[in-house]
Amino acid sequence: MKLYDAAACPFCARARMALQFKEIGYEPIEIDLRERPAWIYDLNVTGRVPVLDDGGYVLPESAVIMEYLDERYPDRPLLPEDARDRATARLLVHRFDDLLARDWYAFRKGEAHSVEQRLEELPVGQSVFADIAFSPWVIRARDLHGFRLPDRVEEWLNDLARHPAFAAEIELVRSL
Ligand SMILES: N[C@@H](CCC(=O)N[C@@H](CS)C(=O)NCC(=O)O)C(=O)O
Repeated sequence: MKLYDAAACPFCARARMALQFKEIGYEPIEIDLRERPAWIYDLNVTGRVPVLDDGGYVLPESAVIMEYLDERYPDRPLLPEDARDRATARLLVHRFDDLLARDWYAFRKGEAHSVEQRLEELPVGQSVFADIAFSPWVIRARDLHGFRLPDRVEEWLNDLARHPAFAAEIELVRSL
C-alpha cells in the first residue's frame, strides 16, 4: 500500500488518518506541492494528492479513498452500520467540503470568510468517518492559525487526540 502524500495537505491527512485508524501499514511518498512531478498526472488527472495505490489499484480523492479503505478493510469501521447513518455521514462530509473548505481557501487567500461560523456549526462526533474528514482543518485552524475553537469542538478534538491516528496528525501539524 502506497500513499502519495503531502504533510501540509489536509485532504491527505484524511487518508493518513484512515490508514492509521485501521492500522493498515503503508509507504508514504511525499509530493512537493510547489514542484509537483509531472508523473503525478498519470496517477490523478487533476495532479492533486492524496492518491492511494493499493497493490496497483490507483485511487485519488480523499473521501473516496476513505470509503474504499472502509469497504476493502472492514475492521475498525469508519462508517456507521445503518444505511441512513452512512448516508448522513457522507452528506456531512460533502457539505463540509462545499462550505468549510471553500471558506478555508478564502481565509488562506486573505479574502472574506466565515471560518469561525463554520467551526461554530461543525457537526462533530457523529461518526469516525466524518470526524476524520473534518479534523485536519480543525487541527490546522487551532494549531497553525490560532483560531479559538468553540468549547464543544475543543473537547471533541481533545477526546479524539487520545487515539494514535489523531494524535499523530496533531503532532505532525505542530512540526510544520
Ligand atoms: N478533492 C480533493 C482535493 C485534494 C487537494 O486539493 N489537494 C491539494 C493539496 S492539499 C493539491 O494537491 N493541490 C494541488 C493543486 O490543486 O494543484 C480530495 O479530496 O482529495
